[in-house]
Amino acid sequence: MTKALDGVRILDFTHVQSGPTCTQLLAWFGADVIKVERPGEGDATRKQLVDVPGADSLYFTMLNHNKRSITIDTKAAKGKEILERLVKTCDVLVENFAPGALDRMGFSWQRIQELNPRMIMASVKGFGPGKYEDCKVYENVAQCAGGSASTTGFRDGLPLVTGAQIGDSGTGLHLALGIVAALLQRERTGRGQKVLAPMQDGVLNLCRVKLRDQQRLEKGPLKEYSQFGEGVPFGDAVPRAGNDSGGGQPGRILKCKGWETDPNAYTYFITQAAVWEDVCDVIGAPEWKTDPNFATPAMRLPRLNEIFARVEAWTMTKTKFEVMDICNPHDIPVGPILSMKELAEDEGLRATGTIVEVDHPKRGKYLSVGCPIKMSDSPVEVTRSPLLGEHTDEILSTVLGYSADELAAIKASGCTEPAPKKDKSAAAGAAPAAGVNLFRNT
Ligand code: CAO
Repeated sequence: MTKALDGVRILDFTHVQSGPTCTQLLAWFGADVIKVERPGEGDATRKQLVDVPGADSLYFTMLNHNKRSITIDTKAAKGKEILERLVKTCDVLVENFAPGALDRMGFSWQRIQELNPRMIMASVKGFGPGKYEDCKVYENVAQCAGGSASTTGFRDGLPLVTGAQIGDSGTGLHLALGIVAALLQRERTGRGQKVLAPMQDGVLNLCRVKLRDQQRLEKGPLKEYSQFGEGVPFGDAVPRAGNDSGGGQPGRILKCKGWETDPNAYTYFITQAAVWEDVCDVIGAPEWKTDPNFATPAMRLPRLNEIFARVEAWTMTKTKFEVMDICNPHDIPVGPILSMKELAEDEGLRATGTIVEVDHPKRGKYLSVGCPIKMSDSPVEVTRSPLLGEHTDEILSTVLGYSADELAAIKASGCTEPAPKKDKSAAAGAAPAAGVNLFRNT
């Protein structure tokens, strides 16, 4: 069966998490993803958080499925020549180096267009054009700079980062969408283009409802936030709202049976207006259906603490799964707080391929998250991540067309093998190449 991105070849110059997330998705959609790595070292995550000595880490293996790996020193003359050939051969170059790294390597956007005018060059950077554009950025920095941390946690506690990797994987998703749109546009124009997904912007996009609330706050208190009912005045910025629902339907995380010993014996419970009467019946408070203090959503907003205390008195008598079983027939929106252990063992997620078991020659079997997007005409088969440089010869000969003699010359140059460590001080002070910033809004 064919796949959505059959025939699309990706020069994957990504590392760590944000870029690899993007190219892994493209690989699952059928693209031929060629990961270019530094000889001897490769993507730094190969050796981060190692759990099986001598094997690539889960950090790497879970972000680089379905790819091929070629090792090239792209700063060596022969390596640059190979990279040029790859640029001419591929449809998309994806990178998430520190700002200016590709320019320093000699592969500015201008140069890439000269080599291949159809090339789509897609980048993740920490920040878009502006005063922070040269900063290196990791996940939690993006969560903080994009508005997530200031709006996550409890009002009287520290800002919090979330477990969901919205800065890295979230931006990788944004970038993948930009790439697919650019590929579609290229069908009509014949031209490539530059695609930029800054992590700060991606996080802010995911925090869109909080910017909504910022503007609502200028008109008056946010009545669905618990602090309204508690009589705590609002400041001039959106506060942290604990586990309050982000939408117009009040919700909370509530204890369930066993919470004293199980850190995940909780449920999310939404008192959706449309099913309020069912909520009253289920929790054993039928009198609230006609009580004027509780009968309408507006009357309930100042009383959320009282309401959820009563709901919780009921949820504490049930397991989180019993809450689900009882509430679902009434269309009352609830959700168990599932641990990673429970998710790993979830039969439904395994059946759909979202949790997959993958075999690896050096680490053996491990669990991974498969493709979370399901397409009826483009099936996904998750294959293991490549070993460092596993496909170097194959790519040089079958993709780039080097002859046996040329291959020998490449090997002799040493550009596919680890080089002796260089003195970094020699390169210090080199000025970054100037480039036109296409994404500055001036
Ligand atoms: N051959 C030769 N050199 C190579 C190479 C290869 N195959 N692959 C990479 N390099 C070089 C780069 O050219 C760069 O060299 P210079 O510094 O001399 O220009 C160098 O390796 C290191 O690249 P880097 O600066 O991107 O790596 P870092 O570990 O210092 O920084 C990170 C990592 C993630 C902070 C930075 O890349 C970044 O800010 N990226 C953009 C934002 C991003 O994606 N962040 C998410 C990271 S996941 O949490």
